[in-house]
Amino acid sequence: MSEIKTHYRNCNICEAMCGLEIKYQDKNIISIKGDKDDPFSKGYNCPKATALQDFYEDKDRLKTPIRRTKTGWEDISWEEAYTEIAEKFKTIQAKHGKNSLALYLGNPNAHNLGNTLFLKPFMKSLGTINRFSSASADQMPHHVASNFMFGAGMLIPVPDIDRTDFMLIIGGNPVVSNGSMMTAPNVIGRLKAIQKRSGKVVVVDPRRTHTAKVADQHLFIRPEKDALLLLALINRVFAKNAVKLRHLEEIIDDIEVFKTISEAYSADAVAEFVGISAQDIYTLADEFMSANSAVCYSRMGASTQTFGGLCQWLTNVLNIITGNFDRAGGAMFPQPAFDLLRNYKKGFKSSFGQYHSRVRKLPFFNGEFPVAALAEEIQTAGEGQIKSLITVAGNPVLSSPSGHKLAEAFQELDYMVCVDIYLNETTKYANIILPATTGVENAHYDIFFNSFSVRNTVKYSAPLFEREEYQRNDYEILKELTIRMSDEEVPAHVKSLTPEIILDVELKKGPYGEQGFSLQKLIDNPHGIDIGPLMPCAAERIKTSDGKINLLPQLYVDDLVRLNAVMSQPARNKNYPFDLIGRRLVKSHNTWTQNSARLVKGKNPCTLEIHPDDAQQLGVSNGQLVNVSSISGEVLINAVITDDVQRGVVTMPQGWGHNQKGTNMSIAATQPGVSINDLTDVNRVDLLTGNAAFNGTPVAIKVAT
Ligand SMILES: Nc1nc2c(c(=O)[nH]1)N[C@H]1C(S)=C(S)[C@@H](COP(=O)(O)OP(=O)(O)OC[C@H]3O[C@@H](n4cnc5c(=O)[nH]c(N)nc54)[C@H](O)[C@@H]3O)O[C@H]1N2
Ligand SMILES: Nc1nc2c(c(=O)[nH]1)N[C@H]1C(S)=C(S)[C@@H](COP(=O)(O)OP(=O)(O)OC[C@H]3O[C@@H](n4cnc5c(=O)[nH]c(N)nc54)[C@H](O)[C@@H]3O)O[C@H]1N2
Ligand code: SF4
Ligand SMILES: [Mo]
Repeated sequence: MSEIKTHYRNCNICEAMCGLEIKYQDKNIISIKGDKDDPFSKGYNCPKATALQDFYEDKDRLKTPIRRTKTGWEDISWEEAYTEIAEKFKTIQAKHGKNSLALYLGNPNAHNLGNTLFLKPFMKSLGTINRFSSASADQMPHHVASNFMFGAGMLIPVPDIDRTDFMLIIGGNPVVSNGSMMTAPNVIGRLKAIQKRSGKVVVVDPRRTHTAKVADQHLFIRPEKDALLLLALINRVFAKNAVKLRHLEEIIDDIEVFKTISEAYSADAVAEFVGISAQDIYTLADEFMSANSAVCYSRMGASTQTFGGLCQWLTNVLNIITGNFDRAGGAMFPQPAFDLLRNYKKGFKSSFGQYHSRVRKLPFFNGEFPVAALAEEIQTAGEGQIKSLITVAGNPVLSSPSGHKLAEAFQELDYMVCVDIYLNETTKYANIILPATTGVENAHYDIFFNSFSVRNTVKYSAPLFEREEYQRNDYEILKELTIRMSDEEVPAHVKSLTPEIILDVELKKGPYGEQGFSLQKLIDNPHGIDIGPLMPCAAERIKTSDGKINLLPQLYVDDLVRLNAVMSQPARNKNYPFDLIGRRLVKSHNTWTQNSARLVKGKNPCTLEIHPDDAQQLGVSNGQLVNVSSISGEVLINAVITDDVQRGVVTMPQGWGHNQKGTNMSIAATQPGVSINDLTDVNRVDLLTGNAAFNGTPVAIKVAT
């Protein structure tokens, strides 16, 4: 046995980028703990970090390519796999056109250095516009708002949580999720620090979440009414003549038009629909306006809903007009060391609406179509129909709206390939699965999450264990497929690129390059380097052609008509009288971490939360099996009666449903749960952005017989 060694790296499961200290001996992990010397996370980690060991050791994890045959899966060599894939895709494209091949990218791509860098040339080599990703089941409304207001979809304002005096959280549960579009390890500590410095935290959510319990105030809201609430807050700012633009005065027009727009949405006018009293709305607005600094942060609950676009626009507007934008304690732009916007000129043309999806005419943006359109694009015959598909690190059968129907669509494809680590609910439909390495076997640097971080920091993690000779990293797979799918010969220097080579160049050319930032500097500082708090930088970072913030993009103003209709609709759907919303669990990440025994042990967490009054009315007792149905499907699930949810609202976790035949996640199968996306409806989208509208799915509930 050799000596016990220590390795430092960032956890790459969620967005928080926690620094870890891993003790190991030979190729065995001995312990995983938070790294106290990481300047950003300072020793914090959540229970999922230790599961990195389980993913590494997982006997069910695929390590070499497999091919589906009539009698089952067979092992094949990498060469055989690549040759067949290129041949099949090219033949199908030659017959049905380039766009007959589709691509779906899942969430772990954003947490993987190699994928972030090698997907771009890969996508180009496929030559198809039919690209989809989990972003349109998640944060697309944030990007669309940034695109239209600040000129670049990746320019995301993040809450300066460490300096704010008042934090309004709408539709986010960062104490459990550890933050999203807000990289902030130890959110709970950072929220408590706001309270310690006599600040205030307010949560607006249809559920009394863990975050709501930590907050100073929780306001229950009716699902999908956040845009009305935000307009009422904005209305109050104008009514009180409290608009403050501070240093942004010269780069903001249209303020008076906004005043006129918001007039129709006083707290008194919207309270009934929002479910929060007019008085509470006034108080919230007044406290927000009078705080030394304040920030409104709205996330999944205000994004994956039918008005996700409006919510993210209005969140920005509220921060801007109260003088809380690009200023300490407000919403600020990070300045990452690896700057995705480095080569973007002011006024560059975005791809929003460059195309519309063939069947439902949903908008193309950021190089992709909304995932809600994927099934119909496969199943609707005609010019441009999707005939083959490659997924990379995604499980849309469990993660996308009406996922069970997407599974039916996959069976109609001529050919399907998955780059994944498991034989799961999606990959079981593939003809070939190409397994990548994962977690501790990969080098890591968070390109995306440094772009959404509450502090500017940098850290590079070398692989803890080099991959075995028979394995391949994601980026190696993507590179090889790029070479084989490209119409033109890929130049030798491109063939020899590694993530490290690109990272080094970007660090040197980036904003801190002159301060000596390079890959070597990061290697020399294995705990990471703190650059400092976010700095005002809007004037330099904004990419609109005139350098101004656009407060009033026309498509948002037009979308208010759709919102207004809500105020004349009946509150409840007659056949499906409950509003279903999702919830995240501390010990799971989306659909894929459930094959870790330590994360899924214990009581079945996949339950339906229902309010005591509703349960009583339906004759449902605690723990009882109930049937939940929607226009899209039905599931059987045990009820948990709790007044943590609002009357008329029910919640169930997202990411479950490992109860299918033909998969091989043996530990997940012991705690399968059911999939919320057998209930969500592919036809419920935010029409402005095309984002999936999971929240507020109308469902009916009855005792299972
Ligand atoms: N109803 C409802 N649906 C939701 C949500 C919700 O709140 N409610 N949340 C949405 C959100 S925010 C998201 S981000 C999406 C996620 O949607 P997806 O990204 O489609 O789902 P994941 O569970 O992240 O799937 C990850 C896949 O990648 C594989 N994988 C894991 N690590 C690696 C790796 O290193 N390399 C490769 N090649 N593969 C890997 C896993 O085996 C799994 O198949 O789900 C969305 N769906
Ligand atoms: N433990 C854990 N952490 C995770 C993940 C995980 O699966 N597990 N997933 C990661 C991913 S991919 C993401 S994108 C982030 C998401 O991070 P968050 O957005 O913080 O996570 P959610 O728990 O989805 O929070 C959404 C909140 O919105 C509420 N909500 C639902 N509908 C509405 C509505 O109409 N209005 C309002 N105001 N609220 C509503 C829900 O009750 C919920 O509390 O979490 C990440 N972190
Ligand atoms: S909070 Fe996220 S990054 Fe931090 S340890 Fe947990 S899963 Fe990893
Ligand atoms: Mo996500």
